[in-house]
Amino acid sequence: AAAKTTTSAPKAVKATSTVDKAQVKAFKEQVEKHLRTTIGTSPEKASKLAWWQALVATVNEDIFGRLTDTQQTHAKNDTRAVHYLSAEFLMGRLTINNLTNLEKFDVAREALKEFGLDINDICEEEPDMALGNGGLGRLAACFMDSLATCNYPCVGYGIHYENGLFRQEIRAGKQVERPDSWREYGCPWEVCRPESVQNIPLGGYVEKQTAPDGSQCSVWHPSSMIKGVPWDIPVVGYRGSSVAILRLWESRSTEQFNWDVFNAGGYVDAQTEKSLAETISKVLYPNDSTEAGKELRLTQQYFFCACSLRDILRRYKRSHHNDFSEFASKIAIQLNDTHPTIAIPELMRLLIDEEGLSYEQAWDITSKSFNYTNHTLLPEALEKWPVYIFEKLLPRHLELIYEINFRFLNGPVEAKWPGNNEMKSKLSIIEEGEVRKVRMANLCVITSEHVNGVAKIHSKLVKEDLFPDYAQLWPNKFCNVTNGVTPRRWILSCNRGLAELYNDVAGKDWPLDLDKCEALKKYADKKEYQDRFMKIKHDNKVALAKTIKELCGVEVDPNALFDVQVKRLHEYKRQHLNLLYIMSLYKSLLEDPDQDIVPQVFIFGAKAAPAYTLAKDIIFAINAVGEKINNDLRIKGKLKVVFIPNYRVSLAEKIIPAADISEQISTAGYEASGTSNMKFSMNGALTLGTMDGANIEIVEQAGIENNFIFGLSVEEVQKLKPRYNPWDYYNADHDLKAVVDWLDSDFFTPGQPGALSSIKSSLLNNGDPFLVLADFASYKAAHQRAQKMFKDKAKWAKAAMINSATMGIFSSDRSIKDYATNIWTLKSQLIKK
Ligand code: GFP
Ligand code: GFP
Repeated sequence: AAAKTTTSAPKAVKATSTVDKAQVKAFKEQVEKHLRTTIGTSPEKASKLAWWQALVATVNEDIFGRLTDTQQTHAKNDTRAVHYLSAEFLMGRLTINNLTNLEKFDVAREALKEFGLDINDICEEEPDMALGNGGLGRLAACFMDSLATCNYPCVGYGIHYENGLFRQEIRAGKQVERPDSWREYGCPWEVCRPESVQNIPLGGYVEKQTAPDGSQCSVWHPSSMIKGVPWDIPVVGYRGSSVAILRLWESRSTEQFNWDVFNAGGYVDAQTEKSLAETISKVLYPNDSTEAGKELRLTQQYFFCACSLRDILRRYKRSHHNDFSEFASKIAIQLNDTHPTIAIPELMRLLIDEEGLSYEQAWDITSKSFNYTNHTLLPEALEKWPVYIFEKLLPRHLELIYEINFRFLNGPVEAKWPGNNEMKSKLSIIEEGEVRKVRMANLCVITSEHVNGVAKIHSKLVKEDLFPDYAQLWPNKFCNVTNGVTPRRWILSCNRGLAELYNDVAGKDWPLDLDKCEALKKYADKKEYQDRFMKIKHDNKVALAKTIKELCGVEVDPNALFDVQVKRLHEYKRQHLNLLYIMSLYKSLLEDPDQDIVPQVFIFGAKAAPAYTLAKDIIFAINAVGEKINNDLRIKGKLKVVFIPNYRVSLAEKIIPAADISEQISTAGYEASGTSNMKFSMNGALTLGTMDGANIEIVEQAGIENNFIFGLSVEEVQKLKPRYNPWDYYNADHDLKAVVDWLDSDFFTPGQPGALSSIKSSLLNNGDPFLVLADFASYKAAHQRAQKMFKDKAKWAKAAMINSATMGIFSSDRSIKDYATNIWTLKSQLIKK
């Protein structure tokens, strides 16, 4: 509905944007040229895929010039650069984002319209680049966008997985994993760089030799070599500022490849030498399934780190030759979690064995170059690799790890705690036991200049609970950088209605300075702005309802409250708490179908690690309960439950702008930060969540009264945990008991009694490790508060607007500037054309 415009305030009505006709014409000609000369077809015959490819070729014309300018500027200035090592980059689709960052989206849309094409429809042809599992990988992608936008010299390094995270299908309510072949027909964004191929040694043995001066040295005789082929993905900064490089390594065989190294693992039985080498970059490992393919996973980590370090050294030596004195002042290396830890002994090895530096010189450089970000406190995610695997694959690296450890224990540890062997075994990189293991996180902490957590509360726990003794040794090593997300993708590209509203109230620079969005706050009480804000939300809900109909076959009403939980499936994230609440709501509706409740749609999206049975059972339970509820005429459509299959970045872009409520319900102390919580708030959803991770900082900004906070705090969880008995809660709460018992019946799974029992059993017999039952009552009460507020349209609109307007600090530009200033000491560079 169009509202009246006042003279003092900017327009609350939708502005019609004008697009330059000449630009549209030129763009159209370029697309047609590429369709004919790059793709080899014609407008009459082209498939949607061909149109998309021609569109990408057109966009690339803009990108490569800027890439060269960026690289030349950085090379010329020769200032410090950051090298972001990450086993995961969850880039998603690039077309709309790149067009947006080049400020060409409107032009492209109009140009395609003249061919009778809808740009969104054409861009659906692009497969998601799903080279990651979840938050950690998506964070790396947001960081690349911010590094490019803020003009910091940088390179992202990772693995060119042939198959990204599996494609999830839901069959009879259950998750089925299918391979994700994201580049089956080629990826038009990437460029192969054969001139920068690396050869990486592996396996074999170490020989001790005596040098002419009598000193001992080690010579590694590897048993095989793997070829690393780099693929570059340009990352376009906003307004085309700079174009950064994401360099991903693909493994190939060299003639020397010795397949015995891998055969023992039994991953691939009778395959050729070639396919064995290629196995290394074949698949992304879904985390949590820790036992699977240990050897191969460590090989993957080593492979991409070794390739990346050689690439870094090559670039450094181009300007500094064999003088390594400036290495640490030019090179910062960020370890995104422990996956790239092996880069530490690899840099030591390269400097000592190949460049001829002394151990002391190499350590001085290494310990000034590396920094480590911790993303989780969960013990199963803190990597430990058996020593025997190192002996087999990386014998020289193991030797260096022992040396680092020896010097650490007999140096700083002995000095601080003389004669204290208990402390030594606690802090040692090596864990003794039946199977001796290398603790990768310890190696990171010992080596790195800075160790950071990803939200205030998490960083505090990293320092005080995870590494308290290291913190005593080096209190200043530990710091915090709260995560952030890029507003270019997570508002500007995915929520055009909201972006226009911000253009009107905050000017057009808000995507570069998200604090500017605070301008909306002063209109949060004004009806015309509330109406416009909620109309944008409604339009997004209509669009999502259409997607849900297509993907799930379920009809949902855009006027209902959209309550969303999308994230990896894990017990600590507590999708099953959400499920228990839905069951309780359904039960109460069956008891009183006429009660006056707000119609609600519960929306889920989640992948479960293939080996994580309980997580898969929870997916099945959500689908089974949904099936029953969605088809129960007695409740008159007041409640719907949908599980959208194959959750990924491109779906998140459709789901998040349409959410009313953002479910962030992890057990306090377990979610390091969360990043979807930020995206939801930016797009005007209210958080229903625990005081965990970045939720705490979100409500600090947006106000606790504008969100629905529930449950035990971190301190309360820590206090309760040792004496927690889920049966107490089960026995004391009739409603909770009824829904938990319901899981044991065949009500939701006709003919299959017990099909959902594993969930009940985890909650009672297995001790409910994530305190679901303890938080149930408080969770239910939070939902009741949310329902009540949703009935008051003005109050809700105001709260939603305040949430959206106050998320400035969660721009990943702020995170990257924090890293640049406090950790990397990097300077932003003006790119010369
Ligand atoms: C990289 C590639 C080169 C390419 C430039 C420009 O350079 O092949 O020409 O990027 O995009 F390797 P360096 O990694 O050598 O800096
Ligand atoms: C992990 C943590 C999250 C955190 C991200 C990014 O996510 O709390 O927000 O890393 O720091 F669990 P996942 O990769 O486990 O999804």
